[in-house]
Amino acid sequence: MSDDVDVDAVVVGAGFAGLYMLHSLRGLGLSCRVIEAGSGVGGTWYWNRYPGARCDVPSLEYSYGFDDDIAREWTWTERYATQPEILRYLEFVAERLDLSRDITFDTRVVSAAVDEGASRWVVTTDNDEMISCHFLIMATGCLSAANLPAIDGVDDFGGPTYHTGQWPRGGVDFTGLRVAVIGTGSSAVQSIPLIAEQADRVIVFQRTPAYAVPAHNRPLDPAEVEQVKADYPRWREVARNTGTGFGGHLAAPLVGALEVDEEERRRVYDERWAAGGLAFLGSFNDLMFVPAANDTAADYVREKIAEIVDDPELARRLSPATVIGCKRMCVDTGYYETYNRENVELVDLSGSPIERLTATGIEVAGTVHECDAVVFATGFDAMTGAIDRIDIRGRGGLALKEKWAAGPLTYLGLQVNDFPNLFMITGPGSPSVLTNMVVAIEQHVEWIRDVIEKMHTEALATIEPEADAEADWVAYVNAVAELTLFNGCSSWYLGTNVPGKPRVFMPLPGFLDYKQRCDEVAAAGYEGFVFGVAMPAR
Ligand code: NA7
Repeated sequence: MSDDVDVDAVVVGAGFAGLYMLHSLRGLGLSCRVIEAGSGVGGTWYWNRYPGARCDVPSLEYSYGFDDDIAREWTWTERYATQPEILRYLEFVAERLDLSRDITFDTRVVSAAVDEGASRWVVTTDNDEMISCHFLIMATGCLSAANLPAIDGVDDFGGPTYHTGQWPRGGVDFTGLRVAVIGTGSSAVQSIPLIAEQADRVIVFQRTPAYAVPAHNRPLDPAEVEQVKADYPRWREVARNTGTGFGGHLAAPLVGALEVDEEERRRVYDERWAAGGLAFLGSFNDLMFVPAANDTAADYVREKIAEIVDDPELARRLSPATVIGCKRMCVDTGYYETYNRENVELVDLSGSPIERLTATGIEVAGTVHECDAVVFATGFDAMTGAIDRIDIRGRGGLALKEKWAAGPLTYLGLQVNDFPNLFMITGPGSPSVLTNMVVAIEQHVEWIRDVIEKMHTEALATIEPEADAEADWVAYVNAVAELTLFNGCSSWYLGTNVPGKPRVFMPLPGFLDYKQRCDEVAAAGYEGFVFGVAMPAR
């Protein structure tokens, strides 16, 4: 072990959340170490380098609002930014705020244990370093632990295999190859059109079809960018006061899909389809609450698929039957059109799953589909995966993973009872992935910063939620989810994409209500939290 290091805070992860947390803690005059597994900053935008990787939130909104200079100095070039552009943005922010000197790269946190006597955490890394800290802040991301399904024969396959979330830094050249893509979520929907342009053949293995709405991506007009920048503070403020943290410039729907006639409904869907993007689900205010309303949006997209895909049987197989929006919708560029290409084939797994990988291909229902490379676009152990992969021990040696065996338990998605001074940024039980992540991250970072500042000012050693507050919060999150249609299909929101993971809806719908609740809790002296007195020994 190297010499012990002693800091005020350890932050795990150097993506959007970790970078802003570091900057905020520095602003309080605290010492902080960020531990990052990648060789650079960026988090999800460091790892997801697959072809076509883009954010599904418009770039002008998917950027920090906390620093006016950064907002002024950075200029986005496309409506939906590519992964390289977002990574450059985060590198620019890190450089601009001189963040990297407090970040340890190429290093993973393997364990963290609370030292109750000292009210400190002892963090251990895979470089055998031990760091003692007062606060431990998980900025580990909601979609960062790759889900690699346990399919027989993976090691028998003779060619290369890739996971979209662990894409090689130098890229991959598929020219002349037969490429199998497993999965049809967002990563597959974004990458398949580009892989199909390059590869000799693409074979898509689809377990559940996805709903995709067109991105209508385009270069941003510099005049438009300047106009938005000039109005940024108001734009951001509006976005922060919506249910999703974005779309602040779009009028919120005031009516339900069933409250208007067929003609008006179609007009609205046509308008939103033409505008493109996730705002399609905001066409009406009841789409995620009323099954018959949801059916109208689902029918509309299925009609579009039938219009785009030439082969009616293929269009039928690509058409989802589930509730639209209960899995995260995809935003695509030419996804359905790609199936009109001669070199793209769909293998439907709904009746029979992949049996195994052989030396030369993928076997389904006794047929081996020959291929040269396999892309696992199989998603992530979302929300809890990255936290669970660290051995986190709270009071009495309690393992967080054990505490969460039946599903994550948190208060406000920020803290866990028996784990004092452990914070999660966009943790389970908070709106997180149902929002514009940057807005949700900023709200969490600022809330955590404020409570840490209070603790320093008032010489408080620990903060931890009361067991009752946590239980009530978990019940509340479940009750809110029950009001929606999110339970209407299998999804990573529910953890059902990972075998053995408990089926629990992990994020909380409704950013604005949530933000107000966090503010009320703080204003009421951090209601539901218990503070321990006296600063820890240093
Ligand atoms: P997703 O959305 O979780 O998609 C993963 C896909 O992989 C999905 O179609 C899965 O089918 C499929 N999958 C997973 N395991 C298997 C196995 N064993 N066999 C066949 N198919 C499988 O992950 P993405 O990376 O695309 O997107 C994640 C988020 O990142 C996205 O929502 C955006 O927010 C950005 P299933 O649907 O489970 O039947």
